[in-house]
Amino acid sequence: MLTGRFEDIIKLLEQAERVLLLPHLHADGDALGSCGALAAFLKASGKQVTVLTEEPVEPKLDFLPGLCGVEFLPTEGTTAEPYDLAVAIDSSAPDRLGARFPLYEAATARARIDHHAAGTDFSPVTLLDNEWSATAEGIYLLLHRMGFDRGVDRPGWLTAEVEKAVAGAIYTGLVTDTGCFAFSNVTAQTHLIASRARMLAGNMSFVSHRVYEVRSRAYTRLMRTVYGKMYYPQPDIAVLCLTRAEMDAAGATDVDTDGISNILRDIEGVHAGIFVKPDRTESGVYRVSLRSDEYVNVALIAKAFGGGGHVCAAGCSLFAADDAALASEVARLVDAVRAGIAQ
Ligand SMILES: [Mn+2]
Repeated sequence: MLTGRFEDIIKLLEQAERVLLLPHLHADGDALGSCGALAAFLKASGKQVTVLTEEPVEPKLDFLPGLCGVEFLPTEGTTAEPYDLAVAIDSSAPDRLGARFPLYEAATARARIDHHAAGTDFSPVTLLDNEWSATAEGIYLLLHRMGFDRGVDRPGWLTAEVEKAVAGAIYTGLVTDTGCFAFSNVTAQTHLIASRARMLAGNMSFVSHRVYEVRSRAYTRLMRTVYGKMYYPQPDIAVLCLTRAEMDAAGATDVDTDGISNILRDIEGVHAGIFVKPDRTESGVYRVSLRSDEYVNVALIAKAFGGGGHVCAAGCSLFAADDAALASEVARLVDAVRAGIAQ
């Protein structure tokens, strides 16, 4: 369901001269693609646009700046002069903006464009639809209203080259958030927009290759441990707990553990995967990633453990002083998942 009105965001974008776009921290292809598309369009229309990220762009997305002709600048969260307008992109809560939240708050006007159903209403102007497969889907609908992909009716300043750049960034967002158009969030509208983007952008097969197929050496080394160590506390539940030492031995960082929880869930006969890894900095804190099929709502389980998320993909934290305490916390989580599957 759509929350907010396109007209309100368009008015803010038209009034602003200096625009700041903020993707969520650990920005993925949807957050960055949405920012890139909006930035390329606004820049062509004569605005000054800055995209500030929390961290440097991860290697698998390093093609995006070239694709859309937009720089993504990592920031420490300081600026000399407030922006006319700051837009939070694909961000469901203030903490998703990390150290850049003060920059967002300092802007004269603020908006948010998103597709997360559960979130905090932190912006005076919001454009959100939880039926968009990706925020990039909403960006297409927004820009279409502003003259994008209108054929001969497009504004004079909007060249075919800019349209190609915008379309490529939108396509990247769609590919990222839909698992290459495989997830249940894909609608007929998603395919229509992807088709339009593909028409304007040309061959985009390298995007799914870079985002989904290419794996880091560290990830590949880590897989030896993953497959060797995962276990089934119940026939339909798969669990993996990684230690910091195991991650270090593979040279793996948090980015390299992406997708591991899906590996667990995707095993034949498994209804839920539980992936536990130590927090990057805090000792005694463990990050849990839960994945499930349609048999169990892991959002409810994560919530009971102080976390949250979607029905089939959720997360929470566990707190344990030593290995024995962690084992009993994981057993408690397995019991909760077991009870969830039984329902
Ligand atoms: Mn998204």
